[in-house]
Amino acid sequence: MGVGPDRTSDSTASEASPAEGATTSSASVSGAPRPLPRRRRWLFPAALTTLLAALGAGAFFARSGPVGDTEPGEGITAASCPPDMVFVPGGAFLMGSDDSPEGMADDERPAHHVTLRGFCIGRTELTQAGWKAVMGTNPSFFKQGDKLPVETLSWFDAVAYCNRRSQAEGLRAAYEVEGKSVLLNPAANGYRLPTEAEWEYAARGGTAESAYGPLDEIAWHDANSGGQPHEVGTKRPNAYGLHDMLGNVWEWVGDWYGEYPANPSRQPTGPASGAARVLRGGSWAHDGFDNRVTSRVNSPPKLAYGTLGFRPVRALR
Ligand SMILES: [Ca+2]
Repeated sequence: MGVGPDRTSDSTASEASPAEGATTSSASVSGAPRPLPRRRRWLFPAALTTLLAALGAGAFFARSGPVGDTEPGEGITAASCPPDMVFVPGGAFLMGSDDSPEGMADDERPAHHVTLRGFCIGRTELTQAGWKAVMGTNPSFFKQGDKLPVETLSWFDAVAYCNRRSQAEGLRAAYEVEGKSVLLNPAANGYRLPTEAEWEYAARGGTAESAYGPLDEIAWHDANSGGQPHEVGTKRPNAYGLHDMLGNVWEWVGDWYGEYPANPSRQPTGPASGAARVLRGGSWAHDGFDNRVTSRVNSPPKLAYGTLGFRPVRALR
C-alpha cells in the first residue's frame, strides 16, 4: 500500500479541493473566506483521494451535539475504568500552539485555556483483536497480528464500534445514529470518541512540549516504521501510561474540524457542524511535523485508510 506525500507545496495547495481529502484548511469546513495556510498537509496519496472523490466521497453535513456540562464525574477513580483504559484526571491545560513556524500550522493557533473533567481513555489505539471482539469483522489493511491497531475504518465505523460495545456491556449508547446524522447523547454512560480537547490533554500527559519524549522512543513514524503500523504498546508511554498517542495510526476524535476559539473554555466539543472530522497524533507514514501533540488534520468522516484508527473514551457519568 503506497503512501504518498503528506503535504503539498504552496503552489499545489491552492488547487486542492476540500472534498479530495484531509487538509488543514478550515476554509474547507466553514466556507468562510479565509486565506489558505501556506502549508497544507495531506494524509493520503493523490491517486487514492482522486479515486475516492470519483466514488462520491465528498463533503456532507451532519448534526453533532454537545457533551454537556451536567453531572460531573465525581468520585471517578482509576478503578472505575475498563481494563483496557487509563484514567486521566480532570484539570486545565493550554491547548494548541503559537510556536509553530508562521504559516506552517495555522490551525494550531491560538493556544487557549481548556478545562476538562476526568475520563477513561484507551491505553493504546484500539487493536484488531479489540475490534473483532465487538464487531466480529476486521477491516484492517495490515493483518499481521491481533495486536496491531485496527485501521481502514471511517469515523462512522468508529462510532458504530462505540455504540455496539456499549450495548454489549449494558451501557447506554452515546450516539444516536440516523443515516449520516450522528447526535451525541450527553447523558449516556457508554463509549464514545474523545473530544479533540480530551485527546490533546491525554496526549500531552502534562507536558507543554510538542511531544512527550524523543520521537523514536515513543512513536512509530515514517523513519522507523518500515512502511507499516506496528503492535500497540511497544513504544514508551506518556506520563498517564498511554501508548502511541503519537504515531502508529492517526486517531479519529469526535469534533468537527474548525478554527480554535481564543477564549478559555470548559469541556469544549468543537464546532456545531462541519464537513470534516479531526484526526490527531500522526502515523507510521508521517514525519515529526505531524507526530506532535498539537498537530491537526481532518478528513470527510466516511473516508477510511490504513493510516487511520482510534481509541475510545468513557466519561463515566
Ligand atoms: Ca496514534
